[in-house]
Amino acid sequence: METYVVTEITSSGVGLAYFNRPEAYNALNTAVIRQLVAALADFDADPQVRAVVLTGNEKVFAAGADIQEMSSLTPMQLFAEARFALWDRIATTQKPLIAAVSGFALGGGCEVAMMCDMIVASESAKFGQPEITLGIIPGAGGTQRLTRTVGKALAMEIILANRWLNAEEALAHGLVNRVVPVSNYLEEAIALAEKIASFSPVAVQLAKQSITAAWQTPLTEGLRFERHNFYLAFASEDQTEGMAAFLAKRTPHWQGK
Ligand code: DAK
Repeated sequence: METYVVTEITSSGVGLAYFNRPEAYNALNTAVIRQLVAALADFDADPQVRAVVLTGNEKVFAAGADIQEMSSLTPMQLFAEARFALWDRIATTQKPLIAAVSGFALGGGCEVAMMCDMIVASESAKFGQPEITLGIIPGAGGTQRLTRTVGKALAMEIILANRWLNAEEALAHGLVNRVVPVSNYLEEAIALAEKIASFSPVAVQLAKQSITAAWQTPLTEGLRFERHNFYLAFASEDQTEGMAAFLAKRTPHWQGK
């Protein structure tokens, strides 16, 4: 089988996953998504990995779901093959997940980027949901995540009128964290991941879960969730160590427990 998602782990605890289907602009067929989901599950299970960066190449992050593969799908296939459940697993990754996007992030590609916790964009990044041009609508959360991120009016324009956002527009509307030159967008994303990897993995995951709750629940429920994760942080050795290190004016040694 083709290797559509290449992985490596840096010495600083960052898991890297690259889409590797350049001849089809990294179009996301089922094999690509399966390999991505497997890679993310492996990173989640590996205590060496503290944060993950997902990227494509300079020209394209991913140009969407594979139109060839989708063209003959029936509603019953979509239902029976649990394709949505497979895509949904990307968003349940436990470790911090940063998308490093250069070039096209369209349709399912934009949706996968939005499933990540943060997006570092190169100056050439282009975000769009062109499904309307194919006679369909976004199918992997685009109508929901984009609307919550950029607001209703702009989401309507992007999805109904096939308006694409360039990197600066994406930054202005809160879709991405920062815009950097094409020459170093990946390094910048890795540096951000390394910064996260330098903190307590327990506290990082508890914080990520709590922010995710803010996105998915009403405020009272989110606050309750945060409170419980705050208690849980105090059950970790990292909390004892972090505070002791501060008081002793030394660098903490995180155990991840
Ligand atoms: N699928 C399949 N092949 C694609 C592709 C795609 N999405 N995008 C590009 N390619 C292929 C092209 O067919 C071409 O292949 P060859 O002809 O060389 O064999 C090659 O990549 C290069 O593309 P172009 O020749 O078109 O290159 P250009 O530079 O002229 O244009 C482009 C680049 C990105 C503007 C253009 O390729 C394009 O418009 N691509 C399609 C973008 C698009 O409409 N994306 C949205 C697809 S719908 C679901 C989950 C998610 C979704 C649905 C269901 N479930 C969980 C069930 C998501 C749906 C979508 O994403």
